[in-house]
Amino acid sequence: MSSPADFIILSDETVTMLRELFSALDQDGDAVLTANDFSSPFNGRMNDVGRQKFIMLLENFDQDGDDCIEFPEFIYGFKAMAANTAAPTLLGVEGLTYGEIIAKLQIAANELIFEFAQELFQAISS
Ligand SMILES: [Ca+2]
Ligand SMILES: [Ca+2]
Repeated sequence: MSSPADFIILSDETVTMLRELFSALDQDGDAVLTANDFSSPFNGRMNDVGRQKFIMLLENFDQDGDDCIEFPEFIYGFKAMAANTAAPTLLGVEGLTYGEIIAKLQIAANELIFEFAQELFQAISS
């Protein structure tokens, strides 16, 4: 079964950027985003802001509902966001081959994912 998100191919640059963002969010370095990463290292508790941020992440990325976000879920969530975003009118594609149009769309989808990642980073770090 494929979903629209599966048609989006991430560039190496995009994967590297998402890997860095994931690592930045993974405060305890166990390669999974969990409540721990949003809790105080002193008492292990989440404050309201930390909890809100963590819930926002779970809503966007936790596909299987186990309250943990692994890197493949993180990647998939960004692909799904791009796949579900309405594209602007495709002007200027007359005369291009299907291959060229698909390549252009992949670049545009990757650019969109960079924007989403930036928005997420700002929302989490503010
Ligand atoms: Ca972690
Ligand atoms: Ca999960």
